[in-house]
Amino acid sequence: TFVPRAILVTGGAGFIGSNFITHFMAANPGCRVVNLDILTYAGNLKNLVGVEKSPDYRFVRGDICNAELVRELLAEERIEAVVHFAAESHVDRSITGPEIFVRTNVLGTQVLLEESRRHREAKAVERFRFLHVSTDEVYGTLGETGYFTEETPLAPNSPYSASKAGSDLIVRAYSETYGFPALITRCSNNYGPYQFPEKLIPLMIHNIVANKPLPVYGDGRNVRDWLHVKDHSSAIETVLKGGKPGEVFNIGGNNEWFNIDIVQLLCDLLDERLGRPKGESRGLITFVKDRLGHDRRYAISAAKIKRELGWEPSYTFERGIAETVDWYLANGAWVEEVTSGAYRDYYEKQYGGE
Ligand code: NAD
Ligand code: TDX
Repeated sequence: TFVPRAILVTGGAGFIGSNFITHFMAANPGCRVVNLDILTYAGNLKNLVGVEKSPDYRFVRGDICNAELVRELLAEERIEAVVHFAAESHVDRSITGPEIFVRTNVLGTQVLLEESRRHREAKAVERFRFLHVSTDEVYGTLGETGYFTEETPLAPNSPYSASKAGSDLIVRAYSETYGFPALITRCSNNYGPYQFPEKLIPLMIHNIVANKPLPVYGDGRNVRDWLHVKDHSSAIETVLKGGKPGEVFNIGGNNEWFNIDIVQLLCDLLDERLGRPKGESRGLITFVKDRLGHDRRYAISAAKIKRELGWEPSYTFERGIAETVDWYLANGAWVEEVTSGAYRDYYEKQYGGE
């Protein structure tokens, strides 16, 4: 197995990146972790309480598109692995403003790859790996049956997923052309603590608590396959250490839900927690105009990572969602902080002011 002595994590102040750093540092004491993040609306250093004081941890505020900065960090910290999360990640934002998605997700990935390739070829370190964190959305949409496997052709439908597919293909090209040791993971929808409340689960929790309408797109019968962020983190660690460079690994937990069922479940859990009469919060559900190009169903086959690397999720959805609801209830100050200012402007544009 590959056990790096120093890793560069990009986007480590975001939802999954910060969960990954917390998980990875606990499991790999002594490994240096450098977090490069520009701190967009989605990045928040408060997601990293608990690791920020460790002597093994360093935060650098900067842009993955800045080749010089990336070059310096790789050399100075003798980086042996890059774990690349940094991205624009929200589909609705990509529909109203696609340009930044291409810049960050496609160009940013290429800059990281190029600097990493030079770093490795200069023999600055003895060993090197690049893990690119991607998404099942690159495969497009499914009908009522079937699963995405690693062989499913890429057919992205939103500017977000197209930019992620573009980045996956550049990673592939670096592997094929330069023999560059890159791995790609494609995970299903994540949920858990520190997820920005523009995404379905935290948005609904936030609105239920605030007694605001719950905007369900279209008929609410789109299907997503949900995985706890801690399980995603453990899967990434497993692939980084044991995956064969050049390969793709799907990550998922066999946990498909209709959106409307998730929203109703959250309503019922919160009625209980908030002492509301049973069924009250469901009254907030409001069907709104569908998302443009809305993918109907995602479902991932994670057979390969289980078979080849022995990884399996540890959370049941029942436990994960209950813990997540409790986390948001206990962390109102975090939610308040990330939803003030720029987020309010976004929310009004997306759902109309009220
Ligand atoms: P997020 O939006 O919460 O976090 C993204 C982070 O990247 C933020 O901290 C942001 O500041 C940083 N960033 C953005 N542009 C940057 C730049 N130019 N330079 C440096 N940092 C920059 O996203 P997330 O939900 O944590 O997703 C992380 C990764 O995982 C993304 O690549 C996403 O495509 C992928 N992914 C997400 C999910 C999901 O359900 N959220 C599922 C599968 C894959
Ligand atoms: O207000 C809403 N109402 C609603 O019905 C929102 C925000 C979402 N939805 C629906 C759209 C989707 O069918 O819920 C589903 C989930 O939506 P998102 O949370 O926006 O996630 P999704 O579009 O599925 O993409 C996510 O999973 C894959 C992440 O945002 C991506 O970064 C990841 O790659």
